[in-house]
Amino acid sequence: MNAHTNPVPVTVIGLGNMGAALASALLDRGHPTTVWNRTPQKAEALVERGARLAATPADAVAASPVVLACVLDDAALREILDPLAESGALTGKSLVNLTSTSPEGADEMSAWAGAHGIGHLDGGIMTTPEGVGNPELMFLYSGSAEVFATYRPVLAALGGPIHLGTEPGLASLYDTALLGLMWATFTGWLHGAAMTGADGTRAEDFTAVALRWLNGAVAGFLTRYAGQVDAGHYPGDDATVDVQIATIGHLIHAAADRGVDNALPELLKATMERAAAAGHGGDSYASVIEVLRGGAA
Ligand code: FVH
Repeated sequence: MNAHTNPVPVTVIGLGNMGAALASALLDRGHPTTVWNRTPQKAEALVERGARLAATPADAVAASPVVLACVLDDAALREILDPLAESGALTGKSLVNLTSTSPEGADEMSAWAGAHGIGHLDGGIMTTPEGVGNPELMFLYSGSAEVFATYRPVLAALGGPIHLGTEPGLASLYDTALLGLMWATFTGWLHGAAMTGADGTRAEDFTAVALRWLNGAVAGFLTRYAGQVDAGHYPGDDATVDVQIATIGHLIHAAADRGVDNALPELLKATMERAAAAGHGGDSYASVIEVLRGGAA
């Protein structure tokens, strides 16, 4: 079904910051959108734009073949959906769960959905509400390939949809891994901004240079090291772990001189030293994965 010529009716359960943004993006693309929220007042702006407010979750799911859910957590979702599944109101429907969960939570939800004849796709939203609707930003999915293919135009209204595979927990696994990458990057960037800021550099000026570093050289290292990680072979032909240990000493010294907290660089140095102690001193930085996996602990 083409969303532009024949838009699919969609139900959205949960109108918090994110659920409201999802419903808004669906309205932008012309999808007949039925919404339900525990606090119905949160639907007012959407109703003004053409959404239909359902009085009960059962009315909401009856309106559409596909239900997008985005509430606080697994427990809240099951509180809403369990009675519907028991009554058969969800049988034959497709559920796209955009509520954050763990890989194990997604597995459990998938088994629950399967037991009730519900198609299930788990989703990880890789943006904040203001990014919803931007095709450049990623929405990660895992679970039913059929649900993904059937409702791809609906999912594309929310952001760039990526189906990672049929294992239900994959989207959540990637989501959490990517958030870890984001927090580590944020903290490294803020550490650099604190250091350069101590000498009078504005964060915006530091960031312009930091982005060239991240998008160019660092992105290149990740691409090269990914191949090494997959091969389990870490040739130290660019910069060895021993060289990085010596170099991080300069960072720690410069930060300490400027009164900047060194917890992050000290942790990184200690991790590199564990890799060196395990025999990876002459290998590339990619060998640190052996420590992270526990192989050298
Ligand atoms: N906001 C974001 O940027 C992130 C991006 C990544 C994904 N997360 C996940 O999205 C889920 C919802 O997050 P949210 O930001 O929309 O959260 P709130 O604005 O706090 O809205 C929570 C909604 O959940 C409803 N709710 C809570 N408990 C219950 C319950 N027991 N029964 C029924 N509904 C419940 C709440 O209803 P109400 O308080 O308005 O009546 C809101 O609709 C979340 O998993 C994030 O991790 C967002």
